[in-house]
Amino acid sequence: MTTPSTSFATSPIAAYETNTSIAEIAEELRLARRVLVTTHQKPDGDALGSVLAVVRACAAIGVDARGWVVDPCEGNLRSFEGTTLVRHVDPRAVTLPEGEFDLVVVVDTGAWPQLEALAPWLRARTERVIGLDHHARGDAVAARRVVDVGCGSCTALLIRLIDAMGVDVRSGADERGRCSIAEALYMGLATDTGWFRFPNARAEEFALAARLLEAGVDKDAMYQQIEQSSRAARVELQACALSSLEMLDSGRVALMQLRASDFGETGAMPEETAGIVNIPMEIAAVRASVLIVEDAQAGVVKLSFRSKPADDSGTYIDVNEVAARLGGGGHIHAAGAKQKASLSEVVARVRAMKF
Ligand SMILES: [Mn+2]
Repeated sequence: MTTPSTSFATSPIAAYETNTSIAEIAEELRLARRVLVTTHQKPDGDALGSVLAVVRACAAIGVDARGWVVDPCEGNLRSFEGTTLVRHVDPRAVTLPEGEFDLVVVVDTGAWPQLEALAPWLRARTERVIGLDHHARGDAVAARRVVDVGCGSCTALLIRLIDAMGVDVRSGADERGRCSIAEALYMGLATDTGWFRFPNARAEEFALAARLLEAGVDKDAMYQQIEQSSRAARVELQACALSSLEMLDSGRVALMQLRASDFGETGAMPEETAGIVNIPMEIAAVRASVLIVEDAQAGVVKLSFRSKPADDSGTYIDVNEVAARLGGGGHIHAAGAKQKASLSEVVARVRAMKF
């Protein structure tokens, strides 16, 4: 038997709670001179959008801030960075931020396993680390944090910070009206809610979306840029995943796998797996979907879990709990895990699980 490479279970869940206020954090940022903003490795739209929003908000009040992001990060997302200062770091050759920072803001995660590359650097300055997150599980990464699992995206939490800082969401826009704080917030909100289709898109999320659109966000251009600008290789990778589709638990759970060779044959990049796990959710009987990806370079196998909201009988699969059994975590309807084992071992493990 192999053990999970990382575990959220080592830290008590109860400790991962809000222990300061948005107003306090806004005040700390106002008083800071140099701020570093970072997020989980392999940032998605919400992670990068959150970094961009905080960096731009700091810039709007004259605070020197920069983003620090461990790749891979999809180019479609990166195109929204504009001239905002974000350093992208290779996960295999991590360089540490240079110089000192009064504050380090960690957004969209609070879990050590997702911050591996920067962990020693962060641990050496815990007192200066601030966390802003909407995940249920996390560790003592930040001395002061605000965690709100009721937010559909981390950017839906950040709007409160931007307002408390007294910053206009239109700040940062270029002459074409692009690259504003509003655009960064919308990127996080739209992508984390599956373009407002997932259960976490509630009245508050739509209200925030309306406010951001009124502030000038071009939602159609963003949708096209993020969702309709794929390379053919990505669609070929989807075909590989679909050809591996199998049903577990009398068709309630869909399982797909991607071998390292699938990436070699299609020429697809690791980050091009995004969204593939959702495809089997189109099947009526499917209540949850699992995608298992072999990452030969990192020597790990990565799992993504998705589930549908409660059905007519009120039942649903809590994939946060399922992922936790494999040392991972996330949300009730979207979670992930990592295993140091072979692809076939992990597939066998998932086939044997109770959902
Ligand atoms: Mn998020």
